Amino acid sequence: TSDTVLAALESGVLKLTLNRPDKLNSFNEEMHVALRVQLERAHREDAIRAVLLTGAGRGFCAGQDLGNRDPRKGGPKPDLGHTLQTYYNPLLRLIRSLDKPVICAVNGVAAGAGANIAIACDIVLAARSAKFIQAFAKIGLIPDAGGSWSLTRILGEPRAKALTLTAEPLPAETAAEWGLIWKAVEDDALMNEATSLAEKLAAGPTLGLGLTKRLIQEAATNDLDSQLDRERDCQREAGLSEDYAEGVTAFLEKREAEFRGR
Ligand code: T3D
Repeated sequence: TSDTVLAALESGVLKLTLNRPDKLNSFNEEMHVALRVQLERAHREDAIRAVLLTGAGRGFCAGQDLGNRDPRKGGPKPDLGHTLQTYYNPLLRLIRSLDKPVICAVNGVAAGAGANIAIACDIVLAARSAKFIQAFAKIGLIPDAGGSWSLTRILGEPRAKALTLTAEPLPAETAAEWGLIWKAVEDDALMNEATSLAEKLAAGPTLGLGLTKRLIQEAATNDLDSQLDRERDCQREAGLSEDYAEGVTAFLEKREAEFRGR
């Protein structure tokens, strides 16, 4: 275990806190491995029914730790394609393929890969003071961690290009107006609001929520005909779940449903 990611499981929510606050929670290899171990655990354990990702201190995540990329230290140039292949790409895939909601509470600045990891989460809440920065252009790199895909898809080319070519900070409120995140909330309300949302989702019909997440993601690349077929198949699967039976029973009995996640 590593203290670079703090993990706590409560009320079905696995809360993961990126914890290198002195470096604005930028990623070194140790933090990559620690986060991966926790996300793999979230894939495996039935008791985990939602994930809440946030950062310790005043920032959310400043992307790659550039201290580990100091050209002045000499030696061969690092193969950044290898880092993406080994760390960032698997991380993105773990978040997107998790059949449980991933909530991100962006507590402060999210830069470089840090911004794009946040955007990859299912529901993103950000503190009003937080900013999203596609910092890559400032150091001669390209938007990674899925950013070239997600920004273009969510915002369209004009805004995706302006953000990535200029590396100008995008305030949380504008990110919300543009539909890049779910909402911006007062700084001191962020963690309460994100936690209660995560707990609410963790108490939900996990199987149906997982299928919903998958369908919404697949819609990006499916045509309507294929998507209608997928809805048929997923609805069939959801209809066989215990939670569907409970949901309908609770409705007919005029009470709150008690979902068990299966
Ligand atoms: O390399 C590969 O494997 C390829 C993958 C690349 C993925 C990427 O993410 S590339 C992009 C890397 N990230 C950046 O370029 C962002 C660098 N950081 C910043 O531009 C600024 O820190 C922020 C705009 C995010 C925040 O600015 P500010 O003024 O609020 O804070 P600060 O003073 O710059 O940072 C506070 C401390 O965190 C500071 O340390 P110090 O001086 O107090 O000892 C700063 O050096 C450190 N820090 C911030 N970001 C990083 C970092 N240290 C290492 N790596 C960082 N990315």
